[in-house]
Amino acid sequence: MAKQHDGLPIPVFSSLEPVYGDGSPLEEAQLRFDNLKSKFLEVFGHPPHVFARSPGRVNLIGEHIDYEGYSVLPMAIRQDTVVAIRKHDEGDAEKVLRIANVNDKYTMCTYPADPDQEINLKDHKWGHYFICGYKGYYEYAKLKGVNAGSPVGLDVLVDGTVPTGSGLSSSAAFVCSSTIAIMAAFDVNFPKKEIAQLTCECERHIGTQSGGMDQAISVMAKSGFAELIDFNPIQATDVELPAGGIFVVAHSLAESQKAVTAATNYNNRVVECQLAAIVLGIKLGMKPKEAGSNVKTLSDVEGLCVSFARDHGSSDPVLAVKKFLKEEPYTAEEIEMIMEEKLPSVFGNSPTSLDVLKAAKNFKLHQRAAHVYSEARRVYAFKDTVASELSEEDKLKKLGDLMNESHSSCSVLYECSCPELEELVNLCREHGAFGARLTGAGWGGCSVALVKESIVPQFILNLKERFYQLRIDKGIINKNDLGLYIFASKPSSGAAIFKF
Ligand code: NG1
Ligand code: MG
Repeated sequence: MAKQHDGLPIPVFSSLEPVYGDGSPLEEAQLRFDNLKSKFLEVFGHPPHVFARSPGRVNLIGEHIDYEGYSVLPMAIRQDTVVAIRKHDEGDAEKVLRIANVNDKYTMCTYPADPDQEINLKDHKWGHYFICGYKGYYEYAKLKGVNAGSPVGLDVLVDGTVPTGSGLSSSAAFVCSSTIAIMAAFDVNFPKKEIAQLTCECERHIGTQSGGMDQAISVMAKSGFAELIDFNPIQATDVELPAGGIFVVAHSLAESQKAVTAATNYNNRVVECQLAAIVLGIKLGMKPKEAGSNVKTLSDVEGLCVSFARDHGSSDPVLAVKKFLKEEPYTAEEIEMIMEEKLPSVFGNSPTSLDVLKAAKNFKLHQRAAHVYSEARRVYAFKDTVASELSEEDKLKKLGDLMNESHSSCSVLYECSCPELEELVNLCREHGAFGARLTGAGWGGCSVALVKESIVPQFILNLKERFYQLRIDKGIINKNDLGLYIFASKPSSGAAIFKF
């Protein structure tokens, strides 16, 4: 455990082998890239210059805490997004970004080659994620004083295998592979941790106030390891999972459209956490004005919570939550009274936060803060268990228990589960998983279960029978696609550039 490798630039390969050689058959990857090349030629009339890939991820533990500044523990999966790109000459009159997809479901999007363009959030288009990366590349180059190259036309073809809306981070795989492809097209390369930071910030152009977990793991993952990701600054530390256990990912088939439901789901929770942090800060002695302008996340006031808990013979910040935040939801007026300030002004009138305030009836500060503080501790308990002297079996059991506790906290306190996920998680446990939980933002998407390696085939068969068969019979999914919805996954490698 405990190796860091995040200061290096994105690796550049001249063959597929280093990335796709282990696990999935290499011929399959070769076919995919050949297809990408010929489709590129067909659509644009010339071949691509360079390719970039970035994987999806499954979060093992640490849900909805990255944006609160707490460490998380994901691993990359083999499903990824590959972006093929060709840069036009500076002399070309037409400066247009053409974003095409190998999947006909996604029709070509075109945008001006203008790094300052605004993304139209009221009209969501799949190509917007590429523009996040495009804007991010120029923003970052400007910040660093790097010559980014003047905006020219780009031809882009995308091939994604991470299921969308599934909590496996198809969005970050797309944003990261786009950003890296653009970098490669302009012959620029940054250290991985800087790319993780820049892609995290630029994905926010899509309108979600996301944390940095997905981009960090997609960029910094290393084959064979899960990563403990710290924030402020971003850093990845290898975590070697115990042998004998395998993570099985299963889709609930409820699709969560995060960019569309942000105001009531994802961004709502980000706002609730900030409000909980400010109210806690005030209750623990901060001046309302000071708290309102300085406190952004629950990690900002953890120190105060822990000192309070110490005075009461504990070190658990949840004690302060229990004492100072009532369980009944708060109204906006109640919070404004405590803060001595109007809610919109606390959020600097940010449009995405204003959307949340408009949509929210009330705010569950107690529950959200209790989830975040307890989940943050479970991440460290998970990492400590992996490194402990326990027997393999005991380790796996303990890790499973932590996953179960995480799920119940997500479900009960954070309310980001859904009936399909509850059913799936219960089935996983019934069929012998050490533990199971929702993964990613929730409100649909996937579960992840820790399963003894020797029972994985039977486990998958059981879930097929108990969860998916009914959905096949109803025509919701096609039998031949089952492998897309349930699969065992080993920790895969991170982003890469291919120049052939
Ligand atoms: P998903 O919905 O799985 O992409 C989102 C956030 C993460 C993290 C998780 C919840 C984005 C890009 N990602 O992941 O940063 O907050 O939810 O733990 O919004
Ligand atoms: Mg996402």
